[in-house]
Formats: sequence, structure tokens, C-alpha cells
Amino acid sequence: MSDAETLLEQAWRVFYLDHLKAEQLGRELLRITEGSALHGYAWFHIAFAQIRVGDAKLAAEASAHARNAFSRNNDLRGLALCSEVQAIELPGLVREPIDLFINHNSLASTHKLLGHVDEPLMYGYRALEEAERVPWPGPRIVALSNLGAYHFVLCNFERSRLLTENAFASALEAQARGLIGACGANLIEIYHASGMPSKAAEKARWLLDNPQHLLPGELERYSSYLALGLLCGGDLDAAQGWLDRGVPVSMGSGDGVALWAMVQALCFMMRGATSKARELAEGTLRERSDRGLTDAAYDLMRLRELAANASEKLGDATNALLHFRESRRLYETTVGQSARASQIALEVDFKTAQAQRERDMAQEAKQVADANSQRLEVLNRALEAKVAEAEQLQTRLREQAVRDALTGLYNRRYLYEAAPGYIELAHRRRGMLSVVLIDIDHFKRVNDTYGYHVGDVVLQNLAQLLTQRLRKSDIVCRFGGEEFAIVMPEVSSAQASAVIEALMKDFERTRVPAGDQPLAGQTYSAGVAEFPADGSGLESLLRVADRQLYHAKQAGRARVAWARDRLHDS
Ligand code: GH3
Ligand code: MG
Ligand code: MG
Repeated sequence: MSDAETLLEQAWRVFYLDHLKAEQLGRELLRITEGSALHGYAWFHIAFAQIRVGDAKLAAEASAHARNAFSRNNDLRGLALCSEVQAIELPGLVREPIDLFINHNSLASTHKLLGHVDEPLMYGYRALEEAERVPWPGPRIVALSNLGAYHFVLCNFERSRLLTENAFASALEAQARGLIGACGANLIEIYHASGMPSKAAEKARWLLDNPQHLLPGELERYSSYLALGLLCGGDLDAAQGWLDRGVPVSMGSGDGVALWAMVQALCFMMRGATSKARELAEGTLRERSDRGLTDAAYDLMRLRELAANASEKLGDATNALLHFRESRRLYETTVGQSARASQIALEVDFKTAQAQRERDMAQEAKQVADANSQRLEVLNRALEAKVAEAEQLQTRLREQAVRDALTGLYNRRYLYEAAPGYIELAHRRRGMLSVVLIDIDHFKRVNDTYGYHVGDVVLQNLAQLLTQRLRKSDIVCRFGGEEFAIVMPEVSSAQASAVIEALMKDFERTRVPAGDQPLAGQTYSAGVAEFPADGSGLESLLRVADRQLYHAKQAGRARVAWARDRLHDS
């Protein structure tokens, strides 16, 4: 992220938490984004901060700058944000939760200013829904607090209280300077209306005792609320002190006059200045109706009530009745709207609960699926291990089945399995192949003289010699007892005989430790048969090799016999 992008991200984060900080970031951004695509957003943050500060002129100027910058860069999202209300009619253009939140929230406030009842709630709840998707807390706190305010003017005090308490706690947790004070002030009025004067007083005290959680000079703006809270606590002088500062610059809709007058009239009543209370209540009502000002029905209703109470106390029954009737009418209107608002809230609650349930169920299903796939994986691994084990076992068994235990050479069974393939290959290639039978000479004597153990070592020595010296492609088998069979592909009987004769010299030289006198000078006899000259299959070749072996033994042992006469034939 570039420096400018980082600054913008920070500005969005504190946008609702601390608009003064957001403005400061906007101004820093302004300096480094001259001519860049982010310039419009710098002005946008300054404009929004000014709207909250209440400086309409500055806000309008900054907003015009933002619009210009967005136009220059043809930034449709930026333009849509500038004309928030229109943006909602440009689906697809603005899709980020933060943008949607701003749009819904602005629509809600616009409708509220227009005196509508259902729309502020509907857009307010939509704003809350989008706010839940924004990864930082400001929008959610704003949405909760606004919804609390909408329900308040409709006399849904219970809902209003819960929403606003939630907003206040979240604002405190997020250290949202600029929202803590607003929520706290609203709570004072809500507690008062809900018949919880001690809680109203407690909240006012908290605000007065904790200026570090508020923006500089913020308490001034809540003077009417603080006075109301102090009245609830019975501190008339302190309440009057705050009222004497005059009507504060309004934070929300309306101009704050009705609330100020209501609290002041209440203060007069509590001091026993009944005529002053009636004068103020009636005067305010008259002035507001003369000027065609729209106030929340709730504020007017409270003023009427005060005027009625004061009139009654002063013995003016006619006037009291008039005020009571008007108060009653306002109350009924409000209650009617309030019922509708409750219904909207209930619908939203239901939808939210349903969505939550669906989310929970999807979550649960996913967890079960995850657990199952994990189990499956474990089972798979176990199965793979078992298969590998079985394969190893099989290989071992197979090796054991074709190997001779004493010498480690292939056994006779393997010879019968493998040799036909070699012969077949030689046949197809029109090549040759030799089969050799070796029989150790006078082996019985070795056993008889030195014992079976020494005989075994002689067998192992010869086996080792054969495997080391013959080619990898030759099959060397222990054919039985002290007899060995060898299949030598691509080798004539003459070549095979030469190899076997040469090997015999080494075999003779092999010394076997056997008591004082090491055993040496062992010999063998061998017979060789050649494919295809001596036979076309293993059996016939073995027969010929055996006959040659017999000849070799007959001729005096320690020699290799093969059909030498074939040399003269071919
Ligand atoms: P020839 O020169 O005629 O072949 O004489 P030979 O003594 O080698 O012949 P013969 O076939 O009579 O004897 C083979 C001997 O080999 C008999 C048997 O005790 C011995 N023998 C067979 N298998 C084993 C074995 O696994 N270990 C030992 N130590 N001796 C064996
Ligand atoms: Mg023998
Ligand atoms: Mg022998």
C-alpha cells in the first residue's frame, strides 16, 4: 500500500469513531494526493467531518471539491458516495459494505428529516446489516445508535434503550470519541422517558466525570441532556446552570429548542415556578406552530403534558383539558406509528435470527463434513499403510518362495518359472542361450570329513562366487543338494564353458576354515547345453546338460563338458 492508501484506510477506520481525526487524516491526504485519484477521497473525509461538526458551509465547499476531483478522475464510486441518496439507485456501482452502509444510513436520516416513520427504520436496519460486514466498529455503533434514536421518537423505549446501551458499550470499548458522548446523552433522555430517573442521573454524572472519553468541548452540545439528568438526580441548581448556557447547537434532527424548553419547563415546575413553566411550554408550542417547524411528536407531547400539568395546578381547567387532549392525540399518533415500528423491528429480528440459524446450521454441517473428511483421511492413511504392509509381506513371501534359504540363490521352482521366458526371448530374437548344470565333486567326503557345517560353507562360497562373477542377467539357482543350474542368455555353450572353467580356478583357491587344516582345492564338474542347438525347451536343455555333466564326471571330474563336435558341424 502507498502512503496515501494507508492514510485513506486509516481515515475510513476512524470515519465514525472520531471525525476530527478523520478530518485531520483527510487534510494530510489532501497534501500528498494533489492530482492523484485519491484526491477526491481526501475532500470527502473533510466534508463528512464538517457535516458532523455542524459547519454546513465548510462541508458544502469540501463536498464540491470532492465532486470535482471525482469527476476529473471519472471516479463513479466517489461520485456515488457524494450523492449518497442517488447511489442506492446505481446498483452494482457501490458494493463495498462501507459504501452501502453510508448510503442506507444517509437514506435513513433523510427520511427521518422528511418526517417519515417506516423508512428510517427500514434503512436503519439495512445500514446495521451492512455495518456488521465492515471490519471496523464505527459503522455498527452509528447504526445501533441511530436505530435507538428512531425507536425513541416512536416511544419504543425498551427497544430504544437496548439498542442505545449496546451502542454506548461498543463505543466505549472501541474508544469511539464522538460517539460515546452522543450515546450517553441519548441514554439520559431514554432513561427519563422509561421511568428510570436514577439511571438518567447516573449517566449524566458519568459524562461529567469522564471528559477524557469525549471530544474537546463536547459536553456543551449536550447541555439540555445533562440538565435533564441532573434534574432526575434532584440537583436543580446544577441543572439550571447547564440550561442557562442556552439552546445548544443541535446534533441530531430538529434544532434542540423543544428539548431545551421541555427541560427548562420541568425545572421551573420542580422549583414551584408553575406559571413560568406554563408560559415557556405554551410559548414554545405557539412559536413552533407559527413558524411551521416540525418537531418529533414525542417532544411536542412532553411540552403539551407540561403545559397541561401547569394549567391544572394553576386552576385553569379549560386550558388543562385542551392541552391534555392535544397531548393525547399526539400520543395516539405516536403509539400507532410505534406499533408499526415494533412490527418492522420484529420482522428484522426474525430475519436476523433466521439468517443466524442458517449460518449456524451451515457452520455445523461444515464442521461435521470437516470431521468426516478428517476421519476419512486417517482411515485412508491407515488403509494405505496396511496395503503397503501387505505388499511388503507378499514380496517377502514371494522372495522366500523362490529363494534358497542356505545360499540366498534362486531355487529350482524359480528356474522353472523364469527360464521359459528367457528361452522364448532368445527364440524371438533368433539368439542363443546356454543352460549349465554344476555338481561339486566328492562333496560327500567334505561332509564326512569336516561335518555338514563346513559343507554348508562350501555351498555358500560357491553361491557367492557365482553371483559375483556371472552377469546380472544370468539366472543362478541352487538346483538341489550340491547341484547348481545357470541360465545364461545370449551366450553359446563354448562361451559358457569358458566362463565356468575360469570360475573353477577361483573355486579351487577358495579356502574354508576347518580346524587346523583349512579346506581348499575343491572342484566341480559341469555340463552345458545350448539353445536352440541342443534343445528347444528347458526340460530338453536340462537333460542334455545333465548328460554332459555325466560325461564330465566320467572323464575324471573337475571339468566342463559340452557338445564340442557341434563346432565342426557349424
Ligand atoms: P560326485 O563327485 O559323484 O558328485 O560325488 P558326491 O559325493 O558329490 O556325490 P553325492 O551325490 O553322492 O553326494 C552329494 C552329497 O551332498 C550328499 C549330501 O549329504 C550332500 N548334501 C546335499 N545337500 C547338502 C546340504 O545342504 N549341506 C551339506 N553340508 N551337504 C549336502
Ligand atoms: Mg550330486
Ligand atoms: Mg557331487
